[in-house]
Parts: sequence; C-alpha cells; structure tokens
Amino acid sequence: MSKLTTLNEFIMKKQADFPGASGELSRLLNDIAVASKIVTRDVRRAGLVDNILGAQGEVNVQGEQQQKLDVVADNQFIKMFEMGGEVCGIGSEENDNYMAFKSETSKNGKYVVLFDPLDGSSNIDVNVSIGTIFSIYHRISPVGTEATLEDMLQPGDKQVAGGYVLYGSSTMLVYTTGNGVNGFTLDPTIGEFCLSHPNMKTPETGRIYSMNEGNIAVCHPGYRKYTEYCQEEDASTGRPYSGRYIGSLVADFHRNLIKGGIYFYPTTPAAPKGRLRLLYECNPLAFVIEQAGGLATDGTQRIMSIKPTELHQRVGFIVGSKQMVEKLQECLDTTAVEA
Ligand code: P6P
Repeated sequence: MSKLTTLNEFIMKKQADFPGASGELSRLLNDIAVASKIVTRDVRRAGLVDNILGAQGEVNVQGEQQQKLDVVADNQFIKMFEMGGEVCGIGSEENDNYMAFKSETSKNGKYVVLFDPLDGSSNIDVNVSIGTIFSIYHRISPVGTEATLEDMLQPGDKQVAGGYVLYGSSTMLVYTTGNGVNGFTLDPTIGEFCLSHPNMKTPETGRIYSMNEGNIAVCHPGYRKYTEYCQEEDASTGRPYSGRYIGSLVADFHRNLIKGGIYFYPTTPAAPKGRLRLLYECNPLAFVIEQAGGLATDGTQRIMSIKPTELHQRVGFIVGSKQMVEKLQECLDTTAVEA
C-alpha cells in the first residue's frame, strides 16, 4: 500500500522543484483547496438547507437564474482570495465586473484569479455533479497598485495554473501549473485532498462524444457530419461511439479526460459567440487538456491563443482527445456552410 500524499505535501514538494519559488502560488493553491472543502460542505447539504436550494431570484450577468449556492460559493472563494493576500483581484462568472481588492496586503498580491465558482449550477436542484473552474495569472499591473482589467484579459497561454474542483460522487481537485496534471480526491474522514490521479494523461482517442444534440440543426453542419461519423457502424474504429452529455461541463470534461472523449459546444443562433466563457471555463480546461495530451479549440484556433477582449467573453468550445478533436476539425473544414 503506497503512502498517502496530501495536496499540501505535493504542493510543497513541487515548490522545492523550483528553487526560486517563494511560496505565494503554493499558498494560493492551498487557499483554493480550503475554499473548495467549505463549498463541498454546502453542496453536500444543498438538499437540506432551505436557504440554499432554489433560485436566488436574481439573474446573473450571464442572464441565467442565479442559484443561491452560486452566491454562497462565489462569496466563499472571494473571501478566501481577499484574505489570503496572494491575490490582488479576481474575475468571477457571478460578478458583472472584475474586483480589485483594496487592502495594502492584497494590492501587494502577485496573482489574479478568474473563476466560475459553481459551473452547472442549474443541476443543483436535481443533484447532478457541479464544479468550480479556476485560472491563475501573474498580474501585469505593478505590485502595490490596484488590479486592472488588463490583468484579467490575458491569453490562456499566460496561465500560471489552471484547474477545477468536481463536486461529484467524491470531491476532486484537478490542476496543472504547466508541468503535467494531477488529481486529488478529498478524504472527508481526514479533511484532506489526497493524490489519487498522479500525472493524468488523456487517451489519444476515445469512444465518447458530448454535445447538446438539441443544437445539431442550428449549428455549423460540420458538427452534424461529425456526430453522424460517431454514430456509424465501424468496428475497426470502435464505432458507434457513445453519446454522453451530463449538461455540467466539469463533469463531462472530467469523464472524458479520464476515459478519452470529446466535448463540444458550438456557436448557435441563440449563442452566436458561443455559450461557454473563455476566461474562467475554456482557458483553464484547455490548459489541463493540453498538459494531459489533448486539444482545445474554438473550431478555428487554439483556445489558449485567443487574446481576450472582455471579461465574460464567450467562445465556441471543442475539447478532448487529440484524434477526436482533429477528426471534428476535419469535418468542419470539409463541410460547406449554406449561405
Ligand atoms: P446546455 C452549464 O450552465 C454550462 O455552462 C456547462 O456546465 C454545460 O456543459 C452547458 O452550460 C450546458 O448548456 O445549453 O446544454 O444546457
């Protein structure tokens, strides 16, 4: 039986691999872990605590009904970042504008965090897995000043760290700092995230495709060509593949990362720029998938090469096993769009 490695031990060991590291990022990653343990507690009780279930009644900046647990999670992460001292500002799916923290300690923080505190929150009331997604950057603005919008609008290639927390049958934290992907499972009996999925790699190909096929008639016809390819009988390529769509990005992404597969949410007339958000959904997951050997594009370019222009910018999103993403791209490139 191998020794348990806690997240904290792992982070400290990895920090030792970088002699120049001063510990700020290590502390920030630990702050994210602590906040996600607290959110786990609230998520696990969501069905019981009246003041959590049900819509907040307000509508968030995305035009979506805001679930109370969204607000709870958002506030929890913001408080952790503001108190931790490593972060000078944040951008959150749940907040119209970015936040520049005001304390002198926070203004000396070297990092900004873009995050979706609880993605897939419409699934809370039906007890389906949900997740937190986060992206960490070095600030551009001078240390000692307030964070700026420019700090938030950096391309994904500039990420220092990216990852997610999946509140599923167990709570898992999966992240990368650019040196591979590692997954940690929360052991509730000791309150520690323990290394359960070291050096995660996604299979070159897979047999799972994840799409809201309700959009198939209104998006680029290349997607229909690809789904029909997935559904064809061909034992030599393991087809037909299986359609698996939970409607919770982190859950769909995590399953496909482990088993091999592809998730795609194309632009549609209802969402002409895409549904998913570049900064705090697509970039961090693109960082993870590329570090695990997969690909992430918007249908025309790498997600992480896109220069953001606004905080809640939406993009089309294709992410998963390398060969499956390449095959979908081939379908898009070889299918004419009717004028
Ligand atoms: P649709 C949840 O709101 C989310 O952002 C992702 O988690 C999920 O994959 C997608 O939207 C679901 O969207 O249009 O299929 O309901």
